[in-house]
Amino acid sequence: MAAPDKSNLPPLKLHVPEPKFRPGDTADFSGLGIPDAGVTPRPDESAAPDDMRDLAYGLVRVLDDDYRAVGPWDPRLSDEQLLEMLRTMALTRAFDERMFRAQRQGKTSFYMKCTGEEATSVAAAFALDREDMCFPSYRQQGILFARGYPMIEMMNQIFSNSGDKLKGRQLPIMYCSREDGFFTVSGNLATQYPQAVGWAMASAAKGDTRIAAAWTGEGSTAEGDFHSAATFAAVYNAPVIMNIVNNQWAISSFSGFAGGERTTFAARAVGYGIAGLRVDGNDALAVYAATQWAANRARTNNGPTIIEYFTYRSEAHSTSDDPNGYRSAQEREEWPLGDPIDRLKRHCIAKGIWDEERHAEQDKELAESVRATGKEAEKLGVLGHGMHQPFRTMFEDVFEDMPWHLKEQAEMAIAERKEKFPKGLPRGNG
Ligand SMILES: Cc1ncc(C[n+]2csc(CCOP(=O)(O)OP(=O)(O)O)c2C)c(N)n1
Repeated sequence: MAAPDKSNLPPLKLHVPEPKFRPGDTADFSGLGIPDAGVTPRPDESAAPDDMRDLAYGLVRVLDDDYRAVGPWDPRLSDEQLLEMLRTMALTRAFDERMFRAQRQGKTSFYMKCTGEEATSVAAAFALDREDMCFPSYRQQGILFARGYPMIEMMNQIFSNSGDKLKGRQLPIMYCSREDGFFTVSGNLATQYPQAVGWAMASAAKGDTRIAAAWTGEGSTAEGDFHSAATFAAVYNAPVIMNIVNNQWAISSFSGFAGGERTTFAARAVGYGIAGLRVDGNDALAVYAATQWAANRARTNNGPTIIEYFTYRSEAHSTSDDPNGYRSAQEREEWPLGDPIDRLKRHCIAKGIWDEERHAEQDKELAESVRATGKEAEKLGVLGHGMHQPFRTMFEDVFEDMPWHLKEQAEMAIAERKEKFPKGLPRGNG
């Protein structure tokens, strides 16, 4: 048979995504199509995923342009809850500011801020039960503040000093706290997703009432782990909340490289038959309400939820990159959903329970308490000052009985160091 004539077809070609704005460009987000606050319906927590597909393409918003809480998703929090959430978000920002400066001063090797994304961890943590298990990425330090984890422990780890309970074996910001339901942060993107689903399945298998919640960036949803986790969650109706923090950028790659030009990240849920919500991630009340909805759903055996938090990474990815090299500096100013702390503050002011003076005073007080704790932590050492964990600890704590090859390696390494420092080892190098 003769081959069909294809001479009239154009040559095949690929589409390579390109961000809308590069350095020097005017950023214009008017095409985003942001729905008004209050207009998105709130389905019953037991709604079938098929009956609520629109929510994966919309945007749940509670705070309107006058900073009033409107519509069916208003979680109706008490004044105390609102002010506590505001304070916790402000504390997270104050901590980030100080630790960022500490990195610039050479006191730590690395730091990652969550500026502009505080609501996606703090408000979510407020809506979960204290016993629920969190599987965060590296940008959810807000959960630890919401759960009262001691700030000094975080600093000791950041400074890799002698008080670091992880003994310098983790990256500075990859915390873990079993007591606070905060699973060890992994540097390998998206591994926390299958772990969260597995944990949730185990909780159900044991007949427990605790649920799991996981966070990942939108870039990481391109990893296979995200998709196998979603399959298991859907198949077994696992009691889990799968948060996607869409902050628009994965280091220097814009969201289009993870599929963001084609559809929303919440729409990933539709293909799996999972409930999907797309939420204004800079609206703390919307974040709270969405988490509460998904938590109630999971806790009553109505299944998992994928929540996309639409937000913006206001600052660099980490202390290792400079966004001026790859995106328009105007993006931050033009971001149409504002800043989560500023919006919650204005809501509290509009309600008559807060004012600018008290807010400024609180910011000062928080900065001062972070500074004071920082000074305490620095007494135990900072990077490069020798007051770190003894050298030999790198060989310990993996095996109950150290195997011969590690013993041999440790002895060799210690002997080498003794040769290098014949007058005695520098402080801290045991
Ligand atoms: C499996 C894996 N691939 C690549 C990296 C390198 N890496 C670290 S952070 C990052 C970007 C992740 O972006 P996103 O998931 O959107 O989260 P965000 O940093 O924006 O919060 C990359 C590619 C990694 N740590 N692990």
